[in-house]
Amino acid sequence: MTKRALITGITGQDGSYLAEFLLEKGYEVHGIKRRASLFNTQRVDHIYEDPHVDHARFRLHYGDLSDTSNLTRIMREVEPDEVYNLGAQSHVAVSFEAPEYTADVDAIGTLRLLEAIRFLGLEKKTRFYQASTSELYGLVQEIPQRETTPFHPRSPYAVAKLYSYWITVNYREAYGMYACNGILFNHESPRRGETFVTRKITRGLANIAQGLEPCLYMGNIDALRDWGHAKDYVRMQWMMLQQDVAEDFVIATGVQYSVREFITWAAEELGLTLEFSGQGVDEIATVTAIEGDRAPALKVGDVVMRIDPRYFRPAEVETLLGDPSKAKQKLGWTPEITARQMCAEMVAEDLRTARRHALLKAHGMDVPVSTEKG
Ligand code: NDP
Ligand code: GDR
Repeated sequence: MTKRALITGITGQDGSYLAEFLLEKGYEVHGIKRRASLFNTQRVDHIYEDPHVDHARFRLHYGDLSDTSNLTRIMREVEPDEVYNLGAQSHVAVSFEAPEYTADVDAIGTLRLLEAIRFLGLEKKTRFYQASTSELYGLVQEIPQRETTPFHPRSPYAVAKLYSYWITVNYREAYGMYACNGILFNHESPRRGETFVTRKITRGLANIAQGLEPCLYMGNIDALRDWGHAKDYVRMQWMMLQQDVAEDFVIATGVQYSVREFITWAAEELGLTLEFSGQGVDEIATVTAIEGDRAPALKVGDVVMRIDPRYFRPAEVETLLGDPSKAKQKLGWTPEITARQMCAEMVAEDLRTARRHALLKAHGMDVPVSTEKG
């Protein structure tokens, strides 16, 4: 029997990789996409199947995590074997600007899905994965963080995700549902949203190297993160739903780097050596050597990074480092792609785009400019 999966957040980074993964496994994949005034399916367009074709295994439904009746209707239509709740207002800084919306979607949205499963009597059939996060640890109580480390969320996003974590545990305990949390540490890829720090850096530096942007403006570059690759992490999301008993797992690499180190790597991928000087908001990064032809717009002495306090957060998560031992032991999982390899892949992809845009610009054509700086 073909298994049916329903993915919320299918148009996002993880949703797109997970959809590819499940299609390869032979699943019928249903996803919820939001109505938007511009196309928002770029990350899944390559796997789109014309619904008029017989046996199409990929289908998108309009919906929103803030809309109970819509979620219940989709759940009834699809009757999924597995639900992956990846949809969220997922930007931590934005959650300080839109805390109520973030709570509605990231916290109550999860409850709406769980209730839809229960209301339709699917609690013995449908397995549920909740996209929990290392942001739950926030002000860290233990290093490294594992499944038993106490939580101390530091943003409206993390507080909303805390509700979702516990309501998932609660529905497991109260109704015997197969429901589990993946507590995932930061994971990135060339498909990462442009306003998250890694992508902001790889895209920003590639644009600067090609003369499309003057300088990268950053927030707290001392922040430490445990970065993995999204492809490695979606594999785990699926594995968590294939066990005999539902359990929660930390997914991380167990290695941590600073944002400053990530900037250094991305610059190196462009043939640039940087020197950081100054303190606090006056810190800058200057080019001290250039190798190869990847940064034709730059010369030694150019400043490519400055600090802009606008990107500081009202409460910061300074350090995160995960202990994935349980996932390794029980699920046999180990990440295959290192943070450094991932950075190289992201820069290569962003450099390709920047070169294309630089060529258009050189021929007097318009290049897309985004006002989103994250
Ligand atoms: P993205 O921001 O790339 O994707 C979020 C998805 O949620 C998009 O498809 C977005 O739609 C959708 N979405 C947003 N608001 C709503 C809404 N109101 N109703 C329905 N869908 C909505 O996130 P990631 O793929 O990086 O992350 C996936 C999940 O994992 C998220 O829940 C995130 O919080 C969590 N997480 C992510 C980590 C990471 O490092 N990436 C780590 C730990 C947890 P649209 O495309 O239209 O914007
Ligand atoms: P995070 O990711 O908040 O950890 O949440 P993000 O990449 O936004 O920030 C990581 C760290 O970098 C610092 N930082 C900056 N961040 C951004 N976005 N822009 C900047 O200019 C900048 N300068 C420094 C941040 O302060 C932070 O310390 C991500 C999201 O995917 C969540 O949904 C997910 O739950 C967690 O990862 C795990």
